[in-house]
Amino acid sequence: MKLACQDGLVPGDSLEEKLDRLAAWGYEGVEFWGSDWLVENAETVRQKVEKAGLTVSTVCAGYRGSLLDPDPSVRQQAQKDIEARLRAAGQLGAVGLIFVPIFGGPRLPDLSPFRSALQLEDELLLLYLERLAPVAEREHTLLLLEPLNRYETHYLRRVEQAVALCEKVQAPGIAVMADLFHMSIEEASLPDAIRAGGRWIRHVHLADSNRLLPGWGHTDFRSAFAALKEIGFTDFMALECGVPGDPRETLPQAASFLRSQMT
Ligand code: LER
Ligand code: MN
Repeated sequence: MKLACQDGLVPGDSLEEKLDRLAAWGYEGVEFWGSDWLVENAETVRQKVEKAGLTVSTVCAGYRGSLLDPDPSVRQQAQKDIEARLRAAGQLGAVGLIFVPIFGGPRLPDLSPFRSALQLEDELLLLYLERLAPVAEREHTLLLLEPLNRYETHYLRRVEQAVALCEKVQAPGIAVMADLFHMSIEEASLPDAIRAGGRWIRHVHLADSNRLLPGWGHTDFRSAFAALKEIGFTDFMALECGVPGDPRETLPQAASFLRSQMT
């Protein structure tokens, strides 16, 4: 289990300064937002990350459009952007690209009794996942399905639902990421959900129950980490949370706190 942090949480006037700080504060990886800038500068960014002694853990979303929109041009935009970010993730040596199927409510129509909006979403998403998984595999990276909590999406909300999608696609380019904040809202038990996710889980987002830094809320990280150990998880866990206080003090503190919960 390796610790990473989203680049946007780290103070610094340059990318080099941010990366040097992360390394000095006890982090092994960095997660980048999937901006156009990152896509266009993947090779340079990789060199800077390596120079700091870090690894790019993941690329987080950043694509425009939506694969589950009724407008074909909106779907095409999403497919094109996701493919470009998968290429960038491969160039960066990242484990994968984090992908949320849809934010908010459904955009497809309810065609009951033929198909409900949810059934249409399931079928359409499966079709796109079958197209995107081989792209991820070709780029030596993963498309990481991220379930969100009920206030952010109506669709993919629990780890077992993401696993079910992966099992249907059955391709090496697809996997699941587990965000402990969303899970603390949607799952009955963090360790049980992690055990059910098993080998499909290839990335983790870390935030406490209040979406602040781990250690600032009441999430039981120790039992979640014990379950991650049980499933043989060796990938990155990246901070995605609010940073209270002075990050120059609280980000190193969070790394120490998290390591204390791993033993
Ligand atoms: C959104 O709440 C989230 O957790 C992100 O990782 C999705 O881009
Ligand atoms: Mn997340």
